[in-house]
Amino acid sequence: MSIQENYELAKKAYEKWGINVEEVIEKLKNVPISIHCWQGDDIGGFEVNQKELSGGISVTGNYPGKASTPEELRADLEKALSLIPGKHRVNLHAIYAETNGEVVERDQLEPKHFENWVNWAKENGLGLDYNPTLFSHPKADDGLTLSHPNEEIREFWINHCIGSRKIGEYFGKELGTPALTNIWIPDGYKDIPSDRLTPRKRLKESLDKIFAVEVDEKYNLDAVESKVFGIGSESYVVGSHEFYLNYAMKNDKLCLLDTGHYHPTETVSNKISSMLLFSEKLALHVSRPVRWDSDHVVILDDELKEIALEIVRNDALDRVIIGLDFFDASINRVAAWTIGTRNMIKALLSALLVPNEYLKQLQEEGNFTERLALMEEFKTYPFGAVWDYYCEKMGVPVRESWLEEVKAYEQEVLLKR
Ligand code: RNT
Ligand code: ZN
Repeated sequence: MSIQENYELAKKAYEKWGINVEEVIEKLKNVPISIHCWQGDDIGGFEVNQKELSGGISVTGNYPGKASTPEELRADLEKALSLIPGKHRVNLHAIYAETNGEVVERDQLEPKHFENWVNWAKENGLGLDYNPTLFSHPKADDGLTLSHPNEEIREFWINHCIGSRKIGEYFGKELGTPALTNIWIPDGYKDIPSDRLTPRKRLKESLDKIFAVEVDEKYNLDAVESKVFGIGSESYVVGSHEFYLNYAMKNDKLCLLDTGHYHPTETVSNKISSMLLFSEKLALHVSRPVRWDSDHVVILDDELKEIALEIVRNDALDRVIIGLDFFDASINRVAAWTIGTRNMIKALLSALLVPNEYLKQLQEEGNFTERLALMEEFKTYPFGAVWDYYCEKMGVPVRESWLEEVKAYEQEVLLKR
């Protein structure tokens, strides 16, 4: 049976439940995923005097072919994007600035250092998002940045974050879609602190200074990302969930929830509805923690599906900004992007192909038998047939055929680096 025939059958099955599959596809087409550039080069970046990765995050593996120039990274991204249905965004970090061989300190970075990225984004119809880089730098060697006791160090990072918001604004203006500028800092202590309050007070003051500078929200949205622990900050992280949740609420900023940044049995899917009740927008770093915040490639697991369901059934596709954050250097990096991003989109599609309103009604009626029965039955509905059709319609490889293209790219490009 052809893809079309399979699709027609699947469509009928969903239509029985009042699901308009054509409408679902139209909806899905308009959901951008922010693809993190750093999967392509193990969070290396292009700084002239590149520092080793720090900040309590870690990439393992040495699969050949990693990008080491902006041109290579963009080519790899283009390859991955050609295998992913839909129009998406690319998420940059400050270390991906292009300074023409010149040493430019992070607090001196300007929009012009991202001109090539912006031109490339225009050519490829992409939006851009941004992150200041508060790690892999001598001024972050103490494991403290915006909360550092030394004022000079704090000022340096404050200025870096202010500059970053302006770079985000530039992206938004140039590309006609607001950039999300997300602040994540590694600050914390390996061992039990004797004072948890003072560093948090300093972080709060630093953020106040960063956000005191007016940046047009039409072009740039500010987010703050919390964490529970990192390597070397096992006992205490200054920017905890409670810290940023309160900070964001009081100051009208976006909370960014990274799925690897909570206790192992705590799920982001269960937080989305609560967050949406109190803020207009919310941002995600979808990742996959395996035993710890390991940033494995996103797979189509139960939590990913549940996150997608929470976004879809709460009608929040335009309120939840979906970004990815994983880095695996033990497999082909273009494949890693492709697998993770396709899975995110698949999860959204599968959530859209559920009679969510009816299931809500069953719950309201206390009909938990039917609720459970239907939720389970829908797991084996022919969602794959709709996914295949969607890929074909969007002009990207169907099923695993994308892998052939990655293999060819590896032979022709990656292995020659
Ligand atoms: C680290 C955070 C952060 C980084 C990126 C590179 O734990 O998740 O988002 O992964 O900024
Ligand atoms: Zn993250």
